[in-house]
Amino acid sequence: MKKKKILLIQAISMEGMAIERVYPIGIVTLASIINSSAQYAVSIFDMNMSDNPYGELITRIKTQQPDILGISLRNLDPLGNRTTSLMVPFAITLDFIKQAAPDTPLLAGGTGFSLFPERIMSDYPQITCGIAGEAENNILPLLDHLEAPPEIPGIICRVDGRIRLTPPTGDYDMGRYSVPDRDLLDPRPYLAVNHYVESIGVEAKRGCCYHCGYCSYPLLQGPCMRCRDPKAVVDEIVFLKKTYGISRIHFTDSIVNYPSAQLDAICEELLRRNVNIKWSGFFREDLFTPENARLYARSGCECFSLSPDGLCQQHLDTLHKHLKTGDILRTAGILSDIGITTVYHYLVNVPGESEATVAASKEMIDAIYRIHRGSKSIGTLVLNLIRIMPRTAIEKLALADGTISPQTDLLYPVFYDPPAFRTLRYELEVYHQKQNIAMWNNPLAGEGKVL
Ligand code: B12
Repeated sequence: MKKKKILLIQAISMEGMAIERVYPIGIVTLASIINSSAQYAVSIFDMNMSDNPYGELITRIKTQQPDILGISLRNLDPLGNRTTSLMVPFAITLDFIKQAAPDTPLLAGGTGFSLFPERIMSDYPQITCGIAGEAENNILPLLDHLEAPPEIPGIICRVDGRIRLTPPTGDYDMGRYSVPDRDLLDPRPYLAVNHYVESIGVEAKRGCCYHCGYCSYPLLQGPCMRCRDPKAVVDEIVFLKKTYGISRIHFTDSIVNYPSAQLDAICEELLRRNVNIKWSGFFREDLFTPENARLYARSGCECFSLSPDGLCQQHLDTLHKHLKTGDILRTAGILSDIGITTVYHYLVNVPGESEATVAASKEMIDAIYRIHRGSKSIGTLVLNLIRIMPRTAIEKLALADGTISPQTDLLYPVFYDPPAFRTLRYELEVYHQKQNIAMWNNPLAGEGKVL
């Protein structure tokens, strides 16, 4: 039997080529599942790695003549307070695809697509059908029945001129995780392109059981932590190192240290097998102990990325973080003692911002710097506005206080940024960066002054 040819395209994920790149683990995972069926032969094109993404895309379509096309939309926008929309290159890409292959069915998926599946299907008739959320359980049934897609979780398609979405369940069994076949897209070119971010991701779990007020992770991957076996995670890391020379990885988990027992077991196994890699991930603050922080460091953690988000107790409560400022400061002390780069992500101009919360926020910044100053272990404090995402508590709040209306189009970047404290983020940038510069090199120290 002749195999059907499938070309999977990673859509443009970045605002410019200078941005740190990420190996597209989502589309490679998808390709691996498809390739496991004898009926299909897959190839992948990541537009982000091309100097001429549109030109190369057309050439690939013309030369490969695929029977089916797929496109992965990972990012809608670059976040970080920027208003650029990655829907622009996405729309251009869809038009070029349609011109090059007008009769070839086109599937869509990926995190960006999954946040607005119906909207994107309705705006872009070039898309035949797609998958919202995880694709492990439904991609082969979809491919096998493209003419009449089955009504199974995650599938979105057009039926009698209408869009039909069967909601995703986010319950793929991570105990049966099949490791993406990275031979389908060589990871090695990605190792040289970044300065900071580990370009290669490894999944230790999916899902998030926390419901932070602004966050869409539970919508994307479901509300339960679904963990892989720690030994299997380490097997994958060992394989990546041996096969491709990968020595730095990022755990893609929503929270890498929850449940702590899983991360502890991964780290112990990394040490037992003397794997010797560098890794990072996003940690939750209230789960650190001096012992586990030392274990993480010894096993290769090179950066503690924290997202406490709230600079004061009121903000932590508004954002449904279930954290106390005391947890954050206690953790700062533990991590400062370890001395590894720690990056704190915070949100500013949070609902309920007032002179009192600004004062409390400055106190928090002072305290964080005071704790880390001795070990010079703050990478930076990232200060962002809240990007309002659909179906979050912040969306409801913003609707209630009139910051947005039901007509506000959240597909494009919309930030919670009411006028009263619109310039606060600049003020807090100055406030924290002065302390950051002084931490490294106090320019006035010789004059007996501190910034
Ligand atoms: C880990 C992560 C990172 C890491 C990546 C590290 C690494 N080396 O891999 C870091 C921290 C570096 C990062 C950076 C960024 N990220 Co990020 N990231 C994530 C996170 C938490 C997980 C992504 C992941 O790897 N998932 C695992 C894979 C296997 O799942 P998946 O990609 O969803 O793929 C599955 C399905 O979607 C589907 N699928 C995928 N493609 C396709 C295609 C088709 C045709 C089909 C049918 C199905 C399908 O099948 C796959 C298997 O089930 C998500 C949030 C989340 N929970 O999803 C945010 C997320 C994707 N990131 C986001 C963003 C915006 C960014 C940045 C722009 C942020 C910034 N300013 O730095 C950068 C961009 C980096 C880049 N060059 O693309 C946003 C995107 C939404 C948006 N607003 O645009 C998300 C959703 C987080 C959020 N804040 O909402 N990120």
